[in-house]
Amino acid sequence: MIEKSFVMIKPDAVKRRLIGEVISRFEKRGLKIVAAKMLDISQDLAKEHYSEHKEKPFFNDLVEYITSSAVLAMVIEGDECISLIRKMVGATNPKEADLGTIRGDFALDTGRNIIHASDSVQSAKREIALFFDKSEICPYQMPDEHLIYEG
Ligand code: D4T
Repeated sequence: MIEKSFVMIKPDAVKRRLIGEVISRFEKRGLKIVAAKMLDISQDLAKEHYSEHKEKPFFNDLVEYITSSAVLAMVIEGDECISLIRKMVGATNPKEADLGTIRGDFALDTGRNIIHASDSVQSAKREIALFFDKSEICPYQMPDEHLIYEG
């Protein structure tokens, strides 16, 4: 089943010039980037995006961090890509993330874990709608799709 996931490269990774490194992993896997934009997240958008954590002790720090500088927001498409991207991203705490995952290779601290990816179909829908207008999502065919997918 082809899915869309919301993926965000966080301020620490943008500043560390890791955008290309991270995106190339998704591209090499065969996933399709169908939307992308740099933005400075407002306080309101950050609070809405992380609303499930609003009672948590780390909520204020999380909002401060995510609004501190520019992020790259993306919509990535592919077969069952929501869980696949979560696997590629690795555990929330980078110290526990497997080597070979994005966090396991590039991050050390939960509060600076460089990337966000949707964790379910429902959260992907919610997050994509929060960050992107429908007109900003650009479908296209990859000419090597038959080399990536059998069917
Ligand atoms: P995000 O949402 O950023 O992709 O991260 P995860 O999906 O992997 O993890 P999460 O929703 O549980 O946490 C959201 C965000 O909060 C930060 N955080 C989390 C933190 O600063 N301290 C903590 O103890 C936890 C659990 C990191 C990610």
